[in-house]
Amino acid sequence: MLCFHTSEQALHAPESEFFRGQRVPCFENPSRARFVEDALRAAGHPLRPPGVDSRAVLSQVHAPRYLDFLRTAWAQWLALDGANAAVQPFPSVWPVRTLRSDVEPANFIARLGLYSMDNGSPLAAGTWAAAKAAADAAASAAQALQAGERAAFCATRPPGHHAGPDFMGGYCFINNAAVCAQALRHGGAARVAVLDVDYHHGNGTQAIFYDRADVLFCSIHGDPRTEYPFYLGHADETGAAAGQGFNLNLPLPARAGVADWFAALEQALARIARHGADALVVSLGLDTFAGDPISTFQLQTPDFTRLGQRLARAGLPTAFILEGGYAAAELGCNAAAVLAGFEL
Ligand code: Q9C
Ligand code: ZN
Repeated sequence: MLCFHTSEQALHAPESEFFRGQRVPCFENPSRARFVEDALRAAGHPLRPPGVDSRAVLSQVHAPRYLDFLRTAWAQWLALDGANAAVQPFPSVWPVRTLRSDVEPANFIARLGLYSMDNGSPLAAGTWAAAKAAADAAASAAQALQAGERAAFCATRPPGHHAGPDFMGGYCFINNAAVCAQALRHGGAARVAVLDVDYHHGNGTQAIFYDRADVLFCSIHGDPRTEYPFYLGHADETGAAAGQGFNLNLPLPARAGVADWFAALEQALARIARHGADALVVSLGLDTFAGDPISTFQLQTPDFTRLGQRLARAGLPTAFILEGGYAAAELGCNAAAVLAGFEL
């Protein structure tokens, strides 16, 4: 399968994140992409750098003022104090209910809060370069499908599905799956389906397409009553306006078993078949793996082969976008298992 990778991914390497009140090394780190690249290469898949500039599509899925902030955030942080090069900025205040988000504060940390949903998306010097390259890969995958490829895989990071129209969150900055879906629409696909199988609900992707009927969003994830991102991903979120009926959430209880997970997959694929999509974008989070350090589902490596095999049976041109998955040493073989199953 045609695979995209980016050397820029290594430039997004923040030191730590908050976890249970402590600062710990980032779960979402450059080794993840390296493990995936190595496993794909070992399995004989071609790995290419992206050839498409996603710039035009980016402003169709994200607000211009958010993109401006993201592109210049590290320079703004350094402008406050040269010593900040060795310090990670974190937001500390957010415009929740009753507070205004229309006026951009002059204070950098306040702007960081305006454009964040949590304190779990640490910035580093190369965050923009890495996130933009991952978005370029997503646009390149879309172009490959439109040129007749059966499937393409983006072995990229940072992930994207928590990033909304104008905010970062959950290790995500640019919504790569949304970029891919929008690029497919731009390139002539009338209907696109996004299937999000990451352990966490893809709140950003849902939000970006919530009032649209052309892009169907389906997600299987840990119930937000107990699992991140907590404030979106319930079954009663079915879309709005023209998009009513074009959003399907299939939350499963924490620690749900493999049989329940694959039953939910059948429900999602039945809805996708009814959509009559011209192409499928898979937000491929591998944090459903039993060995994941921050998630509770039970999938084993052979289950990822079964997933790939089942997705191939949907019969659609398919773009896979890597999302989460934090058992880094096993991430490569789990990703390769999906591709192997798809090509069986
Ligand atoms: N830092 C993805 O899988 N909670 N994101 C982590 C606090 C956030 C996961 C604990 C998990 C986000 C793309
Ligand atoms: Zn996840």
